[in-house]
Amino acid sequence: MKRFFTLLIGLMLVASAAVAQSNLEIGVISSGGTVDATAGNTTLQDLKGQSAIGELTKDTTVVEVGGIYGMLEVKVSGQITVLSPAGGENWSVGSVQTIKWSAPSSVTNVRLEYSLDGGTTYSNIATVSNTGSFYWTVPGPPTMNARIRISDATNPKFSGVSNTFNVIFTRRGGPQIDLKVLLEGYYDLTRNTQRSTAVEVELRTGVVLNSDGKNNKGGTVVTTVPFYLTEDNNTRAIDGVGDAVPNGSYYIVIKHLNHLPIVLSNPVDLSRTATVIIDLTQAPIREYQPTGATFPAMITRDNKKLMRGGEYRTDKLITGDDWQVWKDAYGSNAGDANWNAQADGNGDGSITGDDWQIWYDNYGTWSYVP
Ligand SMILES: [Ca+2]
Ligand SMILES: [Ca+2]
Repeated sequence: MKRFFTLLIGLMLVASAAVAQSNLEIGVISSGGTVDATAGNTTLQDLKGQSAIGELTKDTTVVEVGGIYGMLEVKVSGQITVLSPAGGENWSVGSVQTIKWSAPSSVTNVRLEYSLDGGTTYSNIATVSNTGSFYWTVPGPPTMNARIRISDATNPKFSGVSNTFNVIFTRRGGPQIDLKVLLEGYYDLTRNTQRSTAVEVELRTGVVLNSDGKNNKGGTVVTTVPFYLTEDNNTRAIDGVGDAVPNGSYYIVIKHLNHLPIVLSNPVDLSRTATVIIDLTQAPIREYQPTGATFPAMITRDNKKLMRGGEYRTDKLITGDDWQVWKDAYGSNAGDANWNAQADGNGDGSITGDDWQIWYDNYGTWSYVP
């Protein structure tokens, strides 16, 4: 003979509107009969393992625990919600921002975390009292895909996640450049995203570039500025070049750790107040290459232009020397004794055959930057 009873369930929901069953956690407030599964908190999944249980799709559901059926009343006792960032903000690297949240008063401490990859991975910020706010110094690298997660420190299944916001590099003064460039290996053709990385932008004067490639001159480097490329679909970086840079026309050279550098065919006028857009992801060709060059300065894949990779020993040539650098680091991961970041052609933290392939595809090419 089965008895019926009523369970009052205290339930917390994660902030997401679509609540997966595995995200629910049930704590029984009171009970009748002998329902030992209610001691302390137990996940629905655990409860399910001990007995037959109905799908928790509405406010009440029939459950059976220990051969006893009962009506499960679900009551939402609270949830953790990230109030700031709300999503879409531009927070500069190194700036101090206020993270705000709401959480039930039953939560004593909360754990704050941030993600720079849209929520795939999180890094710890701090575990603090549930006061509702925290001053956070924003770390880098810049990304268009940052999130904040806040969870109950003692029960991290209760958590809230912010919408995505932007972490941007603090702009320097002076002329502004909006740079859009793709790097072979770092750029994912399928997903149209690029691993976050930095390139160096050189401003040069006195450069001479002849159509036949003869008697070229590299000129003088006025300044070198790091530009951070973000992982968003636009893979662009926007930055100023510094107050010390006088207005004028400059040749632009773009360098990366393990890619062949490129130089623009014509100087760029940085006298204007408006941001100068340099888009090197597709035609028309803006990078320099002499008439009759045996290969284009940038490689093209799926109608996207990419800086050539495989430059593992920096000499503007892709040769056997670069292969040797790759070979010496082959099989290593970031942190290993023979790890060499320069040999990591796709920036994924491992030296593998993929990095060899990038070198192989560009073997015999060189840079036209004088
Ligand atoms: Ca080389
Ligand atoms: Ca790699």
